[in-house]
Amino acid sequence: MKNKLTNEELQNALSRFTLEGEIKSCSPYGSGHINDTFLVEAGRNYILQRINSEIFTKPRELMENVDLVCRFMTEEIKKQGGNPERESLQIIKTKDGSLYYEDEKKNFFRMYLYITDCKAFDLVEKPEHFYESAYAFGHFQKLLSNFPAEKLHETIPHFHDSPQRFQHFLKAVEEDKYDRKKDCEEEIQFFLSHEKDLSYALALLKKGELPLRVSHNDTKLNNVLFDANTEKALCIIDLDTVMPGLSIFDFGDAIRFGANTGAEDEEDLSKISLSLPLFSLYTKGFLEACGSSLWEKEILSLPEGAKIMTLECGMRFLTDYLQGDSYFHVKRPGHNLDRARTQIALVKDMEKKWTEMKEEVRNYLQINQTKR
Ligand code: ADP
Ligand code: GN1
Ligand code: MG
Repeated sequence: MKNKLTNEELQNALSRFTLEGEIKSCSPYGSGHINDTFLVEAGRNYILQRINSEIFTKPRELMENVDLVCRFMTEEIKKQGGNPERESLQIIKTKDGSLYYEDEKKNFFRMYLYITDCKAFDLVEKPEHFYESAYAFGHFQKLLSNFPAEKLHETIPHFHDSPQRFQHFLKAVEEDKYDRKKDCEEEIQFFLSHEKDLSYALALLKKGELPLRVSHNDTKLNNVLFDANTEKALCIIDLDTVMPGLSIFDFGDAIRFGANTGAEDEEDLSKISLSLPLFSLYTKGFLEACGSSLWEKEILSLPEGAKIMTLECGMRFLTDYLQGDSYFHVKRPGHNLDRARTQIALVKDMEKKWTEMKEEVRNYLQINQTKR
């Protein structure tokens, strides 16, 4: 696991960027699982992040991608008469014009303008927020269809290659380096019995029945910022994994996180279920924004996207638990095991509600057939 940053390292990193006014404070911020995020208060506010370079092993390529996407989004927003400083991430370059700063210990830092008067949600507080986020991610998906995919580096190869993730999971079980297998036999069995489900989407991709698109790949609710006043979705953030992927996975990952009636790390599993109203609402928002450019098979496979993303994420949490919690930030012992358990409970509930989930997307197609 990456070492904790010292104050000295933070101050040194801060001094490398051109900021307005004097720095008043720099403190940990947000609830992301991957990067170290700090809010910097100065003449205006900024977000400083140490990029997790154990996960993103090519920070230069990663930042080139983020820069490309930010510039593309900025142009699109300008065309639509919006405000790019609030509606898109804006990179603050270092004093020598670089997209990031690398210190002597190989810590990689980047800086964004802080988007003021906005909030991120770890749970859906109002259904309208979820609809908003669906429309925003759908719109993002549609915009990216005009994005020059060939210019993108693959930041994490095989990111949503669920069958490959299954193999990594098997290896972690077999090695059991931390002697934790004994605590999670039932959970392991659950994933072993779901191996088949994991290959559905990539098999269709191979056959040409689902297209490869440029996608966000990490569409959880707290990767959307909302305007605190209007409560409208304002800005898509966390662009580290924008790369070729499947639209049904962007849809699915958002359902996994936001249509869950409990938190991703809830310990009381009786609180975990799939909210069908939220599933419907997200389907509506997402398809209103990008449905006209999706293939029929993509729309019909949205429920599978949700199930696979939940299975995959649960398996990743369990793998990380077995491997000593080296990937996802954890705040308590057993945190990753708790997360794996919520994902299992959610998959089980999806299986109960499968007919309704499939019906929802079929209904959308029927209603919109004439328009397509
Ligand atoms: P991670 O990859 O660790 O999830 P994110 O880039 O998603 O990191 O950032 C973590 C959190 O920081 C977000 O959920 C959001 O609350 C906040 N955040 C990130 N960038 C900004 C920004 N430019 N303005 C305001 N808040 C931000
Ligand atoms: C991580 O970066 P963050 O916290 O938004 C992870 C996602 C997982 C998610 C689970 C690069 O997302 O893939 O779905 O945690 N991101 C990466 O909460 O691995
Ligand atoms: Mg995030």
